[in-house]
Amino acid sequence: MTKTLVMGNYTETDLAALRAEFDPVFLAGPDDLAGLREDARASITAMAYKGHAPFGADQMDMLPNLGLLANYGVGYDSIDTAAASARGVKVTNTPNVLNDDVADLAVGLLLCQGREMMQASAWARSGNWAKHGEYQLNRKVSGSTVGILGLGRIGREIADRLAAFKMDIHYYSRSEKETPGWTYHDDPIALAGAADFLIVALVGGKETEKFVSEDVIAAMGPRGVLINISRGTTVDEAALLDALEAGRIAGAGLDVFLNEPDIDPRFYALDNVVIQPHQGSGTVETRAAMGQLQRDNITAFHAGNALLTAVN
Ligand code: 8YV
Repeated sequence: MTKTLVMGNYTETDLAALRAEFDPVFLAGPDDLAGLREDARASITAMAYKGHAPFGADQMDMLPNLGLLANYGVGYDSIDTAAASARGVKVTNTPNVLNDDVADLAVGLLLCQGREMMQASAWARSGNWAKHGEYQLNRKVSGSTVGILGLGRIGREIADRLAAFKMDIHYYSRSEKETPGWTYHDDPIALAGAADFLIVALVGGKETEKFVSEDVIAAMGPRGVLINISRGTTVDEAALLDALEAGRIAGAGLDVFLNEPDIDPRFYALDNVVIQPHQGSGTVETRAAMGQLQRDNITAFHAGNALLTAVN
């Protein structure tokens, strides 16, 4: 008998749909695999995975008949795709359906930073508005220069939105794209130097680790603001914290961190940082679409049909 393993923390709606479609075995995370009996593990041919814990060769070897690892999320940096390919395991992700939400959040973080919306809200709530008058003047966003690191599907959605804010669009990517009116940089340091707001929209994984290096952060300068909606790993977080604490850059809007959710407590002490709890794709609509795409891949696999969004 072939079974589907569902791993991770899903909404009630997703759980109901998974139960209705696959009669699955549920586990909270990779550490629980060892608790499954050997024959149960051997019966598993497809798996729905959600989470950011590493899933690599050791875990795959505990599921000898696994053929599909369907990730919930566009980023699959927690999955060792080389180990999967070596074992004949196909990996799928959930691209495109979340582009809008992640781009919306990036723009929201940028606006929060430029217009100091969190601080201004605190000013009003604390009674300072009534007691001391108007909140301090802040910073015009429209018409400024944005640098986008990574002009993939999400980076492009962000750029399209900011073009409507009359912003001058600069970007870095592995190769220049067909982007009339936008400025391409083949060097992230040059991009950081040109931009008022630097937005990280890179894919995660080993290749982009600390891509936003100490030198990139230094090039942003004291008016520079960093927005990150990609992965915590893409930024040299220690260098970022040092720069924020010393005021060497103006601020940051961050949805992603190292060691989520136990992020570095130094962030909590900084009032020039807007912190979001990795919620880029976290709307009811988009999470439902991600769950549906994950299940559609599993259904296709069980039926022997072509996978919708294979990555290996
Ligand atoms: C997560 C994400 O998948 O899609 C991605 O790459 O980072 C998120 O949407 C989500 O937090 C579920 O773990």
